[in-house]
Amino acid sequence: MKMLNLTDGQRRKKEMKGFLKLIFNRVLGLVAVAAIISFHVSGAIAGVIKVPDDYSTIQAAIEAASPGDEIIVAEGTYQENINFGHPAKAITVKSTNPDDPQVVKKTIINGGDVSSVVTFYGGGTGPALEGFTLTRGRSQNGAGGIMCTSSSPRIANCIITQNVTEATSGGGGIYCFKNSSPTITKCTITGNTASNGYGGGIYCFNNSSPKIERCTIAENQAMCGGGIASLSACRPMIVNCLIIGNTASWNGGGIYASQNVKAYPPQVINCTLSGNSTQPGKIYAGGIFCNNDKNDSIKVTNCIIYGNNSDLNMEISVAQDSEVTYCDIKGGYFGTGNINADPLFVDPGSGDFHLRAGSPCIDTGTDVGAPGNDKDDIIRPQDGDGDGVAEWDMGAYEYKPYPTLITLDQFSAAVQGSAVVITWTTLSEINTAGFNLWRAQEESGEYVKINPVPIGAEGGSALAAEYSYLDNIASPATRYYYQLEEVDSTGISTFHGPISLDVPTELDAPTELDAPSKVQSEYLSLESELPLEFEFSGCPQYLLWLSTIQYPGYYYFPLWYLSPCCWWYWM
Ligand SMILES: [Ca+2]
Ligand SMILES: [Ca+2]
Repeated sequence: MKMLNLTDGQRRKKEMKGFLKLIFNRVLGLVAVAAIISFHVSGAIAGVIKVPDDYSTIQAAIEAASPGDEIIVAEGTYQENINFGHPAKAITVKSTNPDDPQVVKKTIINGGDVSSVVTFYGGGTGPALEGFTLTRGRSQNGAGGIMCTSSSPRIANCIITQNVTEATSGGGGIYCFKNSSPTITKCTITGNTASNGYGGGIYCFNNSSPKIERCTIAENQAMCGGGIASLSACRPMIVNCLIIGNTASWNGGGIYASQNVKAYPPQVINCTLSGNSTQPGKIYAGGIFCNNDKNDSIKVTNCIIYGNNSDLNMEISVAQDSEVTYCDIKGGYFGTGNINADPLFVDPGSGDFHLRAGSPCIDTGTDVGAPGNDKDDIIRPQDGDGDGVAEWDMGAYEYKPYPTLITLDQFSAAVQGSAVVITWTTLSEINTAGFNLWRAQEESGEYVKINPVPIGAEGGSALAAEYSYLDNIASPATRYYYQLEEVDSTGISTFHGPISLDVPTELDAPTELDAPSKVQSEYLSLESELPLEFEFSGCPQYLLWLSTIQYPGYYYFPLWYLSPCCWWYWM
């Protein structure tokens, strides 16, 4: 039945294409073009398959899909071991929002410890997987999480964690086998194991050259290459990655390379390697190891390799024809532009490997072959040392010399009854203490701060946050301008905006509300910080303002709601 559907779908598409071609060939008028466009849309060619609405399992959806289709998977845990077909279909399988870390965390494919979680075989660069957590894969043949065999899919925004292989090959998280060169972007690959083999996080073998960009590869474990291993004519490109806390029982705690092609070496560019280790008793390199074989070399550029452990305190050990340049390496290393100085990470103990102001890694990298952005998607280069010349930094993060480092996703205002609600969303925040909102009635007029106390920061370097604030002064037929001030932990401010909105001539009538259903007595102290918390039926949002008016024995609280109404409450 599924095969019949597939064939029908393919035939329909083919007929449709033929029909469109016919019309295009014979009728060239604008009217005809408009008619084709509307027909195209109503003909439902765009294939979107929903799981579990259309099919209860991801695998069933893949089997029903045609090339070009998109499978959108709702949040939930799917106990499956999926494969994209033989050869892998050129389809995209994704969560409802791969860019939202919370969605990715909640859209889980659990391999149940019986096989790899996801398998790609062939299919070139067509297949794509975006926005899943892949966990509990287990394989005796290599590849706990994702197996790529002669396949180069696009893998983005995935969390690949707690997958295992006991094979003597390897690839706890991802195994790129035999001409497999996937693009692996913005993935977190952590806690995977290849205890008897290579590449706890990612293993590249036999002419496989993945592009690994903006990934965090942490706390993985293998015999060789706790984070990443490249073996046998592979040329991975590892760019803007954080490679931390990986362990090798033998060699190459962070990265291991051997038997590749000297003329086309693996490349490690603008990566930060720290806290990787080889087990005690082994003398080999904690950070990067490249075998000193006649066919071997590795190219390491703009990297920080600092604080990796081995018994000889060896951060890096590479074949003699390798090129290690513009890197900060503890203990020093031969090569142009290399330095040996504390990189001044923000808070490495908490996993924050951004650079602090004054870091020796700021503006000391090279532009040759360097990426145009960093792990956080901050544009490179930035002038981080204030000498008027923007140059590349070493490491995964470009130091942005502005007081705060929020990535502002949206900042907008809307009229709600007789008030204005201002909302903003940050994708990441670094050293942000809080926010203030400023209002004016002319764009270049005098702005007045509207929040009585600072609005505390709630995001983090990898944590998005949403904010809203109610400005209860909205006059009809008035244009307002708002600026958002972000204040960093040292008190320095950066302004965003202004944005503007027009309050209409006629405002909505106030809404009647029931009395408060809950007023917690502990909140009713003058020492409490604003805003205080109350609950009202039918009115989830509110603000409480302490009035200066006091009666003997009473405090006087006017309460303002998001809805345009007002309650007066005495106690
Ligand atoms: Ca710079
Ligand atoms: Ca500079």
